[in-house]
This record gives sequence, structure tokens and C-alpha cells, in this order.
Amino acid sequence: MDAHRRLTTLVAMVMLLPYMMGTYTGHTLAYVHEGGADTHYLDHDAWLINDNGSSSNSIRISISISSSSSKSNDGIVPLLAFDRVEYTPFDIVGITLQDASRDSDPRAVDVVSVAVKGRNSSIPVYLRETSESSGVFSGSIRLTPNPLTYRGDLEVRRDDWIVAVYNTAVATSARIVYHEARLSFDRQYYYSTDRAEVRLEEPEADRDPYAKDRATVFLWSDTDTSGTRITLVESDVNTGIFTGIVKLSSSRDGEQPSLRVTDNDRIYARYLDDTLPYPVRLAADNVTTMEMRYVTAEAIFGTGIPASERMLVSRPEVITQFGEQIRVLSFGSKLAVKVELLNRQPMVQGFVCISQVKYSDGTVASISMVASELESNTRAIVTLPWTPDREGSYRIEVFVWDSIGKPVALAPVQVLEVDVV
Ligand SMILES: [Ca+2]
Ligand SMILES: [Ca+2]
Ligand SMILES: [Ca+2]
Repeated sequence: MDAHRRLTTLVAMVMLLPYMMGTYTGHTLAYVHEGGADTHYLDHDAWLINDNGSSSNSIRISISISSSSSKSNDGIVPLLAFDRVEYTPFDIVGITLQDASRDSDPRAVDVVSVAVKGRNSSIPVYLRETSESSGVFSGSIRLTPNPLTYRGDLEVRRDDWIVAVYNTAVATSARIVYHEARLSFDRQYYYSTDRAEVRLEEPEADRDPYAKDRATVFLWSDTDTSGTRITLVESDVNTGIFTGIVKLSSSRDGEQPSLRVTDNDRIYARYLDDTLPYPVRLAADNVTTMEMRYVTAEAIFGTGIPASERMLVSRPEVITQFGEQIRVLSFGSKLAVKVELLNRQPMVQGFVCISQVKYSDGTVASISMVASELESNTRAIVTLPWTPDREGSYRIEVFVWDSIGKPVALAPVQVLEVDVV
């Protein structure tokens, strides 16, 4: 770009600037990019600041102008970077500078200063060389949305930009954002455990980057509609990820925190996010937002398979006691009723299989049963002995229950009608 065109661009950009930006200083421009990892060059020490969230992505302002002052003595351009491209207003911001020319003493850790600009002020940040002669310097600052309420070095709000400048000529930027909270259970179905882990991802709930924060989640189930509240704890001091355990209990056993459930209940968790991203407006405290939003998660206590569909039972057949197929049933012969069972669940199922044979008048001719258990998603053939004691029509009914003591049908009753000669 020649000098004349560059000047035209600058003038045009300066005229546009008040519409695009909340505030700016000086008469020359920085190139502020959404990606904080890039390094940009200024031609003066004036540089620009916040956009107040007014025009979220139209931030690109002007074009880089690389001047001789931005190069170090050995001709290598210094690199300045934040450790992330976005931060919450409660974060720690890591800053790294690579500039071998500032390794003044190769046998000692050197220190360099960069300026970091927030909402209203610019503060110097001292970066220490990472080792005696690395030429790489790092340091950090802590942000705060309100220095009266939250400790921190530099005041920022959601949708601000922070800009770091080194040597008046090398700059980098990052955006201050909020996130929509995400809530989840560690499983979709709880059947082999009674402990449910609730996980919340909410970077803004990480209010203190040097301590484990807490967040509260409300839980309820179809059975326990009044529910319970649990406190989630941040997984480490600066993760924004919070977890907690709730016990799923079929009775009030006093263990806390617990949620009462019955088989195949839906269980719910809910979190209230009061720090929502743009374009929801910030509230007067400049920390929370005008709107709040419930975030929910759901899971099922049980396999989700209704009780009467847990076993698949084939149509009964009558066979000989030796397992052979037979066409004509004659009274007095030793026969058996055969069914095939399939446990459709992802868990072991105990069962009782009952064959009830009735005469044509409805009175019971014989009952036989077998009790066993079946592994997950496996089949079994069950044979139940029956010796018809007279000619006539018979009705054979096969029941599959979970137990005799507290019978719950695991499949619909299977019926077969046969004639005995
Ligand atoms: Ca050094
Ligand atoms: Ca924390
Ligand atoms: Ca949030």
C-alpha cells in the first residue's frame, strides 16, 4: 500500500470509527482482530478499545502497518499473545511475549513490560523471562467486572475487548464473553448404579480463578416432584466445570443428598443461568444479564424398558419330553411346553416361567414352573413338563414374571390352544 492510499484508508476508518466502536483514543489505528493469537502492528502508540457489544463482528478496523520499530535488533518480529481468544470477566489472562532481543542478560531472568487496556484504564504488566535465556516472557493479570465486588487488576465487562501492546508497535486482543451454561448427567439410564453425577459447564460461575467455586442445581424426579437441591463443586480452581453426586433411592433412607425414584422414572436437573451471551442485555450491576434462562438435563432411573417388555417370549410349542417336535398329541404321553425367552435389557434379569394348562371348561389341569436368571441380551429355551390325562381341548398359558413373591409380568401372557386325542 502506498503512502497516499494508506492515508486515505486511515481517514476513512477514522470517520467510520465512532459508529463501529464504543470508544477509541488517539488519531491512529490498531488492527484488532477477533483471534487473539495473532499479532498486529501499530504505527503509533494510540490504539483502540471497546466496542460495547454494539456490532459484534464488525471489529476489523484498519490495516497493519509494520514499522521498523516493531522489529527487534536481529530483525525477528516479536510475538505477543494472550493464552486464549476469549475470557470471562472473572478470568486470569496469560500473556506471552517472544522477543529474543530483550534477553539482555543471558545469565539472568529478564523482565519486560507490556500495557494491557481494559474498559477504562490501561495497566502495565510485567512479564518475566521463562528461563535465564529463553527470550520468552510471560505473565498474567486478573480481570474483574467490578473491582468493588470482585478482586482483579483490570475492569472489563461482557463484550469488551482487552488489548495488549508491547513497544508501542505490537498488539494483540481478546474478547470478553459469556456462555450459555450446559448441564448433563453422566448417564442416560441409571440401572446398575444409584449414584448420578451432575455436570455443569458454566465458565462465568468460576468467579474466583484461584479457588474452587460452587454452583447450585435443582433436581427432581417423576416420583419426587418436590425434589432436592445439590451443590456442585468446581473440578479445579479455574475450570468452570462443576460436578456433584446425587444418590437415587427408592426409599427415604436419610442419606443426603438423595432423590427418591421408582423404576423408569425420569430424573431432571435444572440450573438457572443469569449470565447469558450477547444480545441479552447486561443488568444494572454489569455482571448479571436482564434475562435468565433455565438449563435442564434429563436421565432415566431404570433401563427405560417398560416392565412388560423386558422379556421377549416366543409362541409356545408342545414337544416330547425328549425335545422332539410332535404333530399328534395323545393323552398319557410325557410332553413339555417349550418357549424361548430373550432378555432385552442391558442387565441380568431373574425370572419365573410358569406354564398353566387348562381344560376346555377353564379348570386347571396342571401348573409347572421354572425359576432362573438370564444375562443381558441373551436367549434361553425353557421346557415345562406336561402330561395330559385325558382327551380334549386344552388351553396353555405361559407367564414370565420377575418373581413369585412380588410378581411383575416381564412379558405379555402367551397362549396356545391344542387338542389331545
Ligand atoms: Ca535473560
Ligand atoms: Ca474458581
Ligand atoms: Ca452463563
